[in-house]
Amino acid sequence: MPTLRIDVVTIFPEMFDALVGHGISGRAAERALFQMHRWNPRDLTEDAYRRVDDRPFGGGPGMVMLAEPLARTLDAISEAQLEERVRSQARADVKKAPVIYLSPRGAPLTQQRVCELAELTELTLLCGRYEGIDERLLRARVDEEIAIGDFVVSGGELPAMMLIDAVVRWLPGAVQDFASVQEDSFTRGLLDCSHYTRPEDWRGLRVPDVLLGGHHERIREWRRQEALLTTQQRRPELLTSARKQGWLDSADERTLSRIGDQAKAP
Ligand code: 9WO
Repeated sequence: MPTLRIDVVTIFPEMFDALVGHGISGRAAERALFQMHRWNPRDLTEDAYRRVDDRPFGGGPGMVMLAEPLARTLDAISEAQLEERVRSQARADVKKAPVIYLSPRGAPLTQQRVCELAELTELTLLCGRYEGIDERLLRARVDEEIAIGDFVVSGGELPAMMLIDAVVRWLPGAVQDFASVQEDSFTRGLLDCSHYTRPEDWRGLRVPDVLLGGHHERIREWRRQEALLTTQQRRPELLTSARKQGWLDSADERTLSRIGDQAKAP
C-alpha cells in the first residue's frame, strides 16, 4: 500500500500543525500512512516585499492572490512529486495529482468523493485567502473546486484540513477498528444511530433497555431503526438517494412505513 502524499499550498502553513498534532490524523501521520508537505507561496516570490496579493482590477474592497507565486509553487510541487515517484519506484501509470481548490463555489464534498480521494497516491490542495485567487490561475491550474459547506470562512485552510481529516481516516490502518469507520454516518447513506455510555441512569434519564439486554441481534435491529428514523426526520433526501442506490432492504422499508408517521424527539 503506497502512502498518500498530500501537498498543501498555503500562506499559513502552521495552521496544519493542528492536523498532524492530534487525534486520528495525528496518529496516521506518525505511522506514515500519509505524508503532508506544506508550501508557502511567499517563499517563491522574488520581490523585496514577498508579495502574494494585490488590489483587484476594477476596484472594490480587499485583495486578490497573485497568479505567479501560486503557479511557481504548483510547479515546484509537481517537480517534488515526480522526484518522490522516482525515489519510491512508483508504478509508471500513476496519474498526476489532481489540484483541488477549496472554495465556496466548488462542488459540495460528499462521503463518496472522500472515499475516492483516499484511493489516490497524491493530492494537491490549494488554499485561498483574502477575496480569492486570480481567475486565470484557477482556470490554468486547478482540476477541481470543492466546497465543505454553503458558507464562507476566512480562507481555505480549515476546509482543507477537514478534507484531509475525512480522507486520512479512510486510509487502511488509520483507525484501529476499521468496521467503525464503515459503520459511520453516511457510509451506508444513512445518518448515524444514537449512542449511550455510563451511567445507565444519568440524572433520571435512562439508557434504552434494548442496549442493556446484551441481545446483539435486537441491538443491531434497534440501531438500524434508529438510523432510518433519524434520517427520515432530519434528512429525508438522503433516504431517497439511499433507496435509489439499493441500500435499503425490505425490512428497512417495513420499518419506515411503520414509523413513518410516528414522532421522535430531536
Ligand atoms: C470573500 C468575500 C467577501 C465579500 C463577499 C463575498 C466573498 N466571498 C469571499 C470568499 O469566497 N473568500 C474566499 C475565502 C476566497 C477563497 C478562500 N476563502 C474561503 C474558502 N472561504 N471559504 C472557503 C470555503 C472553502 C470550502 N468550503 C467552504 C468554504
